[in-house]
Amino acid sequence: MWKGFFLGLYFTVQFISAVQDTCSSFSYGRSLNSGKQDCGCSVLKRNNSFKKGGKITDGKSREGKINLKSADHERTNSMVFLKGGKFFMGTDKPFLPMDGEGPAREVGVNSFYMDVYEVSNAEFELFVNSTGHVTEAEKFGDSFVLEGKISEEVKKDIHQAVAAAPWWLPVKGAHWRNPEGPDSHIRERMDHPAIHISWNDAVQFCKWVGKRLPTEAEWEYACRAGLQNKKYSWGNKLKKDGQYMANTWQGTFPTRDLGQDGYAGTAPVTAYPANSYGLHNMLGNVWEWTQDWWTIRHSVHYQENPKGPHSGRDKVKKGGSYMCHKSYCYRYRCAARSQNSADTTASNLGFRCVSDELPRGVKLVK
Ligand SMILES: [Ca+2]
Ligand SMILES: [Ca+2]
Repeated sequence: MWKGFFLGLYFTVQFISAVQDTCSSFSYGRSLNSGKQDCGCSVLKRNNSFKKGGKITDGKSREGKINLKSADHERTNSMVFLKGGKFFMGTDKPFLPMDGEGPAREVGVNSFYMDVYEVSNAEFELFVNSTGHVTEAEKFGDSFVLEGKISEEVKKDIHQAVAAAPWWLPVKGAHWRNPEGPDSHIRERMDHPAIHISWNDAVQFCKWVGKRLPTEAEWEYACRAGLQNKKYSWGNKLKKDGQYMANTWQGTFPTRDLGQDGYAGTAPVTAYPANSYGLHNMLGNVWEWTQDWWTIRHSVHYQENPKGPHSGRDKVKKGGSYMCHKSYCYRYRCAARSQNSADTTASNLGFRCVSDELPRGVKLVK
């Protein structure tokens, strides 16, 4: 509960210390192995002692609610059919070996359907309006936001956190509808991916639409789109025919997001060319949750429909985000991976769903 200044300060310190702990240990591991690949696009965790406030933003969320109906937005819930097959998951040339990118191992996946796009704010709003779902960021009362995206007004209240965690700040009142805090809104970003979505929130959304989260193997199979041993969904070069193919970071991280790829921050879920399976933004834009628990140890033996470990501490996320830069967080590759606890939320973390059968009302585009 956030009653009174001292209690509030206590929780702030707890939260900041969670960021600091995570970043310092993670950053240290990275620096040993890969130079600058430290904590920019990786592990953020809520401190276990930081309990859900329960009340904080449910009311605020409703105050900030906008009256938009589904008819106001073109639906982006279409899916493609992916015929099952075998592929090599992971890589024998890992750029970040400590992430468990290797070894390359043969994996088979059954046929499945996958969302063409990351789940947009408009789609997520339909879910919230229909179910009354309150996201974990709303229940906790805050979420991690990249410092450079936060207004000076909001920053004033979290000044202490700046020194402790230079680019990720826990912003009170930040959640999917107010992505950079109370003075921001998704109003002009309804076709952008829903962010500040925890794994638990994503599971609930996917259930609601008759879908589920992809396994890591399914996600990577879809990312590779039939190409073998390539870094990206479209080949080994970042640009194709001189064009950017994904929303990542150009400029100096974390201070200058130049947006040379067309977008500083998130891009509409429909942006950039689809891969050959018809899927947009598998790489970049926002990280995408998968079903699997995190491990960096993988069997080299052939596996059918692997689902990862039976239990664990963190969940696997794939694809990198608009915050990833080659010199800093080179994870916008199909083999790249990272992890967060299931209740973590951040301004670069979203999802898409898959299904074994085509849900009713969903358009099949390929
Ligand atoms: Ca960009
Ligand atoms: Ca993505």
